[in-house]
This record gives sequence, structure tokens and C-alpha cells, in this order.
Amino acid sequence: MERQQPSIPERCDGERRKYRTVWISDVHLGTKGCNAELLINFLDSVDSETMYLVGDIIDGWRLKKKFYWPGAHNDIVWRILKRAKRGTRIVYIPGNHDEMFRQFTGLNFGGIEIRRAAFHDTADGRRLMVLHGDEFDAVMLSHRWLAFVGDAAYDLLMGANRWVNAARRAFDLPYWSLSKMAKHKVKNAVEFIGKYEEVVARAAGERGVDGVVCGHIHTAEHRMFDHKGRSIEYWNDGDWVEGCNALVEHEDGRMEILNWPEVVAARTERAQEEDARIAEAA
Ligand SMILES: [Mn+2]
Repeated sequence: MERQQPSIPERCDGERRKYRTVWISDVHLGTKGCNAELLINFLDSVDSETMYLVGDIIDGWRLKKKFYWPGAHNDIVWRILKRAKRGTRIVYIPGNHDEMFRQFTGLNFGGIEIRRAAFHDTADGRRLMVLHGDEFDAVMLSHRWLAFVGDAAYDLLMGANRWVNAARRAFDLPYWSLSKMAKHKVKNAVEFIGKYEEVVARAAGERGVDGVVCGHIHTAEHRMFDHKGRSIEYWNDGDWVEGCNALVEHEDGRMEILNWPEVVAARTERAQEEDARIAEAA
């Protein structure tokens, strides 16, 4: 799988931020939705002692239906293997879309440890449970699909609404609001996410840990929950399909959700300002 050089060369210029820990998930390699270039940019800009791959890294479901594997997706695999070789501890927790790797739990491939779940101790002594998060689907079953009704689907439905009602008018049927239904679904999706976060945090509370890191619902978030008088941290590292987020732990144990498109935009702006200053001075 590993080649000598990736098709997109590793960027060696510029600073590489160093973190204690990095968590990413829901990359969905093997689908058109994966934002491979941004993830490559992230991987070339950030280093860490430990990296957790929190599931749905490869979309085996989609690959089985239709094989899609551009060079940039290979480049991501190349970078992750390279990182392990350079000494980063990499823990891979397969999700539901890459569940075929769950059979290898406990094994080590090219320096990548495969786990069903993990416990992470932060620099300031908090213990966090790390898991993909689909294990809570059974609890949430009635709401499961609602999580995937996003803004794009909503916009699409708003557009469809016009057509549906034009057709209904043609047949002398009364106006019927598809967007109203969609709005109701979006509200349910928001409720679903809130409920999901609560269920996951409660499970962490019951395990006696200080918090949980998960992925799965493609919604980066940090929330605090109260569980029997104890405060439980909920962290979701987001995804690389829409949000393009990563979760990081600084050397002192402080944690932060990075929104990579924002980081790139700020970097570009700084570079342009720098160029302008140089041009002015010259
Ligand atoms: Mn998932």
C-alpha cells in the first residue's frame, strides 16, 4: 500500500504545529464527499505524540457498492503510515463504515494499533473514553436517520417545495408545505444530536471516567454534562466531509476543536498581509 512518494508531495515549508494528541474521524475515504485536500493540508501542518483515528476513516460500505479511490486518498493513507513510522503513536478505532477492521481489534499494522475503544489520559490527569459512537445507535434507533438531514437536504427540499406545489396547483390540490415538513425534520435532527450527546456522556459517567471523545454524527462539539453530581466532558471531533474539524490536546491538557477551513483562511490572510508589507517596503 505504501509507495515511495505520495502524488501530492508533503509540504515541508511553514510551521508544523505540535500537539500532545490529535483526534480525527469520519473521513470517509472512498467517497466523493471526503475533503481529501484539506485533510492532507491538515496532516502536513500538524504533528502530535498520539493520534486517534476515531472511526469511519474508510467507507467500506460505499466502496463495496462502487469503487472510488483517487490518488489523494492513497496520499492520506501514505501520510498516516509515515507518521506511525516517524514515531507518532496511532490508535485506530474502526467505526460502522469501516467495521471490517473491527475483526483485527488488538492487532498492530505498520505501527497502527487497532482498538474497539480506548482510554486516554490527558496531561492534567483527566481520563477520557474514546470510541466511534455508533454503539449508541441502538438506544437512538427511532431517531437515527434524522441525524443525516442537514442544511443541504433542507435547501433541496425548499427548492422541491416550489415544484411540488406548482404540480399540485395544476391538479387543483391545496398548497402543501414540504419545507414545513423539512423544518420539522431539521428541528428533530437538532433534538437528535442533543439527545445523542447526552446518551454518550451518561455512558461515560457510568464508566466512571471524566469524559468521552467520539465522532459518528459529523457534528464537532464540546459540552459539559452533569452525571450524579459529577461533571462529564463530551467532545465530538466532527468530520472531514462537511465541517473538516479535528480535536487537539495541547501540552498542558487543554483541549480545542479546530475548524481547518478557518485555520487555512486565517493563514492565507496572514500570508497576503505579509506579501503586501514586503511589496510596500520594496
Ligand atoms: Mn459512523
